Amino acid sequence: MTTADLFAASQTPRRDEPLGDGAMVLRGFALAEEAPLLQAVAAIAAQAPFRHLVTPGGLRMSVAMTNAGPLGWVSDHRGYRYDPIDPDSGRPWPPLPPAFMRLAVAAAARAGFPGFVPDACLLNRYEPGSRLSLHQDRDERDLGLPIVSVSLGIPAMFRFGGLRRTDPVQRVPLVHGDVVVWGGAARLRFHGVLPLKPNHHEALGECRINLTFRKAG
Ligand code: MD6
Ligand code: FE
Repeated sequence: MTTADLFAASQTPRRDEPLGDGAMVLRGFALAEEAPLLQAVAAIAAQAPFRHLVTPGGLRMSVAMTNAGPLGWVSDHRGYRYDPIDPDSGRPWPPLPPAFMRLAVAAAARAGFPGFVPDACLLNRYEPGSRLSLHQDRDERDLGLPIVSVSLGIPAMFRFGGLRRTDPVQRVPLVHGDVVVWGGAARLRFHGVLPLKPNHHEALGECRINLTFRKAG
């Protein structure tokens, strides 16, 4: 390699960033499906509007949520669970759009989880100031299966800790189009999102939408 080649290589964005065993950021991976993803988010929100759920302890979450797919994640005074019915409408959640399915399956395969097929998509809507406190995802039946997480809209600072709540926490900036896949040894790592800073995105305005795909049932 010449010095010019090395310089060129150093300027080329690295598209896949390992985040430790079992976790990876695929930078910009969702951009190929940007238009159908945004259209599908709007269609889901029209059928099953974003709402602020209440934690089992009675606190209103600052992130607004809705779901698509056969199972949807819900929280209320009784606890956290997956439910096939939207409690606000009494109807099933909207189906998983083809663009969602294509993206989740392709991202999981690229990150080393071929054959992953989700049955649940949780849509999270953040506004400036919204945050998600450090937690583990453990409401799914098979904790051997990965989660695919898609970031759209304004940037966020993701917090990625270890297997114990008190372990050191990494900060990972996530922007529109980034996809994080985690499973295996990373599946029960604590994580959260810092309060969002005010910002503007040309397609989504002052908000961030995060899609998390799981096989819950
Ligand atoms: C978010 N994500 O990025 C929140 N959980 O808005 C999560 O809580 C999450 O990104 C499990 C796996 C991936 C995630
Ligand atoms: Fe989570």
